[in-house]
Amino acid sequence: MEKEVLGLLRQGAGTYVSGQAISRRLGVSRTAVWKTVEALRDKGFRIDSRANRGYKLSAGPERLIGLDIEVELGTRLIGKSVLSYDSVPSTIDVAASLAREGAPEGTVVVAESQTGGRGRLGRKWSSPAGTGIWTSIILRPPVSPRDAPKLTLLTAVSIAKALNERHEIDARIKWPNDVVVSGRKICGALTELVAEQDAVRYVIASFGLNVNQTRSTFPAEIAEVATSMRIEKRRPFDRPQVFRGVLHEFDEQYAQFTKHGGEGVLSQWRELSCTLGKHVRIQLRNASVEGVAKDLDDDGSLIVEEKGGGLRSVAYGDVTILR
Ligand code: BT5
Repeated sequence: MEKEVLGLLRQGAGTYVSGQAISRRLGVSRTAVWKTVEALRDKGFRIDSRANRGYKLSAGPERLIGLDIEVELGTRLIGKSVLSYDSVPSTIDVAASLAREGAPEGTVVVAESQTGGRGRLGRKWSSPAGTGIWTSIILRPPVSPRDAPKLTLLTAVSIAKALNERHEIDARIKWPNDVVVSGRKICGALTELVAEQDAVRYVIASFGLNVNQTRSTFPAEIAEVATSMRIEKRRPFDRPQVFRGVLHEFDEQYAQFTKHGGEGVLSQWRELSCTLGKHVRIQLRNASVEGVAKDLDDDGSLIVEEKGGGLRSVAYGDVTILR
């Protein structure tokens, strides 16, 4: 009911929609409409009401609320269901447990804040309330586990494209999973895979996108290496709108991926990369590799030309761009 009323108010596009029209459309009493409007107001929607004119949606909530994201998202698959939480340890764990219980592909989990946000190799991900988009998406791709790493690249491509095309932020991808602006990290992506024999059971594709942090609100340990959309454009952004844009882009990329395979993702990744052609050092678990980043392998590994001219394919690690 809340979703339907919200849908009609959104269709009204900032004009008044009469309570009577809503009650007729939905086949419910006007009291029920009024109660639903109250419930939406409690969630942070600003809805004006006037005698004889009805209701007008004047502003959506600043918070990320599932219902608000879903309505009029217009995607094929991603975000048909968006589950939002105030605070969770990590959206990855919430999404994984939903996936195990059979949640449909495309289900999105998002939280205002995370108390145990994490990156790769157990590193911490700073996820304070009200500033960014901390989210995980459940996927059930019809591909072999070998192709699943491409979904990390796909996630980074979706975000970099959304930032470039919708917000004029010159975002580039640093291998394998960072989206950076002028060398500072604006977003980190991560995918976790659960597979059986040769079939993927599910993939949790996650990302953390910094939206409204300022320089002084970043924790000291990342203040020098991180950035946000607000810092780059010197104005705050509407997080729900940014989120819808990224989900849109993700939806399109994922549809292409499942239909035509990963070639498109790889070529877009190459175009958006700030790593290829650079002299890099890659820190592996116990060693490091240095050389020129030449290309991406089919499986998403980075091909590095070492000093003697030999080529080496690196599947994971942390890149420092030397020159
Ligand atoms: C990543 O790891 O970049 C993947 C981050 C994924 C975060 C999302 S948020 C939703 C979902 N739920 C989770 O619990 N996680 C995912 P990695 O490449 O390991 O980078 C981690 C490093 O990035 C840290 O060691 C810091 O140096 C830096 N960092 C931490 N928080 C940051 C932030 N908010 N912005 C920029 N850099 C950050």
